[in-house]
Amino acid sequence: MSMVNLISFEDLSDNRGGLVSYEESRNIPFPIKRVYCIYNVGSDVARGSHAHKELQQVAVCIQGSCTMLLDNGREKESIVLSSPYVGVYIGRNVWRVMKNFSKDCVLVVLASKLYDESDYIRTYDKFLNELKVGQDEER
Ligand code: T46
Repeated sequence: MSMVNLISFEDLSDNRGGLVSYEESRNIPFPIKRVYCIYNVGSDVARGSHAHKELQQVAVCIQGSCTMLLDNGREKESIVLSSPYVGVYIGRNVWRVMKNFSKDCVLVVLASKLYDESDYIRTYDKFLNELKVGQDEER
């Protein structure tokens, strides 16, 4: 089974133009506390390279495209985001890297928590370590 959890959003467009809605409880699986946008990223730039302890997010490319690489410490998978009607859910303890941004890419991210630097795990070794601690605690 794929570790990539995609969410489809209904196309509400009509002859007046495009419309898509992201709504807590209806199609976003957590209370939305924050929305941020990533845009004007160079095609040779990689962003991300971190995981979160608690934060859950849904990322949607509302214009253009980019690649999202997800890594849960056991498997890695990448997905090309290129539609406002398909988002990727990113849960806790998942390492993510975003790259291959098209010139016109606008990546919208819906987040379950306010910005909190202490929730970030910014080194890969620490990420693997935290996963191991979590697994040991579950045993
Ligand atoms: C994530 C991926 C998908 C804030 O002050 N508030 C915010 O809401 C955000 C997102 C960032 N910042 C500050 C923190 C840094 O000083 O903006 C600066 C750049 O953030 P960062 O290097 O973390 O950006 P990305 O693109 O590497 O990662 C972002 C999110 O931070 C992260 O949570 O999952 O997008």
